[in-house]
Amino acid sequence: MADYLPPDYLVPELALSFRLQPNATQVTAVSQVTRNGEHNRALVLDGEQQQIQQVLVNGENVDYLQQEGKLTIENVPTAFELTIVTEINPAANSSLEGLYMSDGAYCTQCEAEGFRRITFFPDRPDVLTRYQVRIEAPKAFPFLLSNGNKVEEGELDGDWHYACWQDPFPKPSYLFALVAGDFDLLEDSFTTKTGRDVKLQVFVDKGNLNKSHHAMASLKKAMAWDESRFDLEYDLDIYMIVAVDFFNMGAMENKGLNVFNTKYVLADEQTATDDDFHGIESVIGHEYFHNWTGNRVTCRDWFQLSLKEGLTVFRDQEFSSDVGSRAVNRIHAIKVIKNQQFAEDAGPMSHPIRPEEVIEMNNFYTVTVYNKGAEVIRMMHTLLGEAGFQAGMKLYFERHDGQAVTCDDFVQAMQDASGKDLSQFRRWYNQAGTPELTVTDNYDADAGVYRLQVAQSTPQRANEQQKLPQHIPFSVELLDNDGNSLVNQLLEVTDAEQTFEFNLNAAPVASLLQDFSAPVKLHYQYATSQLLVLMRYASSEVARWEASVALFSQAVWQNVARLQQSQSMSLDSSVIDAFRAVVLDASQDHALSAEMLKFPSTAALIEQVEKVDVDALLSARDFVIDAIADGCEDELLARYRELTSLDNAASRSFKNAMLQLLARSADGNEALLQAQYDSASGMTDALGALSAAVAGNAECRDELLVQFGERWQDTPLVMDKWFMLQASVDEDDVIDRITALQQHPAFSFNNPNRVRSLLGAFAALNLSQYHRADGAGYQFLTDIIKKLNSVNPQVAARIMTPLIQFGKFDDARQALLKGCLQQLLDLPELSRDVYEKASKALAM
Ligand code: B3K
Ligand code: ZN
Repeated sequence: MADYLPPDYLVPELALSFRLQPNATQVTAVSQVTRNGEHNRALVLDGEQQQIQQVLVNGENVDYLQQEGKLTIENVPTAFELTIVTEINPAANSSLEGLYMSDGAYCTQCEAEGFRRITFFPDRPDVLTRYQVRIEAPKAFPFLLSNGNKVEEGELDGDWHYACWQDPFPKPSYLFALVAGDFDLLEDSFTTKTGRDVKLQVFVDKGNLNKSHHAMASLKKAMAWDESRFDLEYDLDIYMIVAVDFFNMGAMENKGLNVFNTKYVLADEQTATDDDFHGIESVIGHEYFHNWTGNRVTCRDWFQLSLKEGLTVFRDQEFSSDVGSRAVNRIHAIKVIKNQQFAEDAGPMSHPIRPEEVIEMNNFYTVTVYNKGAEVIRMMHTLLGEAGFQAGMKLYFERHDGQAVTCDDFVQAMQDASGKDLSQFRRWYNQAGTPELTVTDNYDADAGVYRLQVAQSTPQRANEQQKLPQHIPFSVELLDNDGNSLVNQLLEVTDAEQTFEFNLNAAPVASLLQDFSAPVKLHYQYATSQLLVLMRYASSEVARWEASVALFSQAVWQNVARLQQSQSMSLDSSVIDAFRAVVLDASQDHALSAEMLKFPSTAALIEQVEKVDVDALLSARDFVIDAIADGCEDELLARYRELTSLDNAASRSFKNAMLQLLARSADGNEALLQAQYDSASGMTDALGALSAAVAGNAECRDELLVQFGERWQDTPLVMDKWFMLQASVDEDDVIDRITALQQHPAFSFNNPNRVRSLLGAFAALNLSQYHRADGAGYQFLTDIIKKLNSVNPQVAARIMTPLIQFGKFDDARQALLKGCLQQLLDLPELSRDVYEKASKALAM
């Protein structure tokens, strides 16, 4: 980042034309190039994986040098027309970056640096260009799409046709998109607040039209929400979404032409769960919100990625919270930070939300940049309040609409509009690692004063600059022992050590860091009795959930300690009583009760400690869940039966959380599992039964898996759920099962969704088999990465995360993991993506 220099040349206009053929697509790029500033440096363009056919400056052939992904032309005029004709091979492009083929359709993915696989260009986000695109293709591809508005179309010889598109908004190359294919099309329209009609189109694979309605409804909701909450209106006359089956991530916000993974578009009740419906609404919203936060105002360079991603995740979280349950959405966001981001920040890929150096940019689309980035935006929102924050947004757009800017520009707009000093706050952008907040308290009965002593520090690594105290919004509620709220206040922690005083008549119970008011680790010794008060009475629903997580976690760690001292495990009846109360609570939102009964995953528990004995942890967690399930079985059964008649997502979630427990109780409740599976009217309940059978190792498990696999063999997105369940079966032969399933007709090594479901899920979800002491789990994942390294490096690097986060495990496991990483480093033709992660891990 320190090496950033403005571009030497700008390209205000680009005319791109494509003659689409699977193995030999011809791309002609005609750029109007202007020199940026006074200099006589050469024109240097980015470009990879293309055959050059012609390079002309103002229509004349010129000498050029092509090496290591760059094309250099010396002695160019100050303003000129540059014509470059190249040939590319979309059919051979299994990395799914640049122009590639998905199930017979052409599509593109350019962010971050894929445009350079389409043509030679200054492929960096601070070069903003007006695009004109012409697409020629056989008529077997009836839809020829690109960004902006269609301005012309017509027939060509030999059963070919063409279409021309013009995007009036200058944009960086990463927002370019092209799609050509045959689709079913759902159309609708939206009238903006100023009365403009926008045509909305959702393109899906043939036969899937009936699964596209929820996506369309979500888009309209998102458009209306951005107007009402952020006063932001859409700016083109058309908004297109195309769903493709082969896609490296969730979706892409290309101007006017979003390309989506089918997983975030297609849904009906038979094939999609309530969570899938929610995920679609949130990703459709996310990509739509990028139109302002990302597209209209974009990033100066890729180090600023969080400028658009952190902010847009914050916006999509607010959207979901305004149209759904705020508490449940907050809980989901907190889980991502605690279970995944804390792990990333404690491991070899730790980086600030604005990284300062990268090897492969695609490796930085991380939970840190996205989700911690969103927490940083949320903290500003908390400090400034909604009005101050919205004033900041308004100023940000007034100043920077149409520009490529930095995270500093954003914070400056927030500061200037609100008058709040954010100078210390900016440290959140350049300090990696999770700050730790250690809180102690005491009550001075004589003075009637309660004191909270807060100390903060951020882990310091050898090669890092000194970590300074952060500006931390610290939201606190103080309750009396009967659960009455005495104080509810936002404190601002800015020093390494700080004390806050409250005048109270008695020692209170403290709910600290309410709603996770900052992405920090909180250390405070809660007594069980205090957690029981908070779980019942904290004003914040999120705080009640946090208390339930802490209560459960304490019980697990106590039993880990017992195991390590060869004592027998046990569970205090007050813990069982507390969860029984959750089961019986008739007034609480069912979705919140469900969250309280889902219990922290093994991965979440691992994040709570510095070093972990995996075997003891797995046993202790199982023990505690089984004890709660057994202890509450009668109540669980009764509540489960009551809820079966309720037809809403929150109740289904509660019911299915209870079914998971029922499947683990001593009785096993096989008949109940079977009955729910057989009578399920939609995917949520069918999958609820099946996953309870898998998690509880029920006798009916394998039979149900067979039935489910046969029923859905032709529906890829449902088969992904099946692959995922197969990969999480806790049996010693699971690696053989997964190996055999790679031959299943529904599996494809080239399809990222399939790879993530069957192979990624194993390491991420099946912790007992992945961490097998003999190392077979690690070696299995390593062999997969070796193969994926050449097929799709982005996906390879993404699913290798469990291999590099080894710091908490015992020496034997660490040695096995390091051996695996060394095997990867020894690969011939190692991709930059895998190299960066493996080498950083081994250097830890
Ligand atoms: N901006 C894209 C992600 C691109 C990832 C490139 N490896 C989707 C999103 O965040 O909206
Ligand atoms: Zn995004």
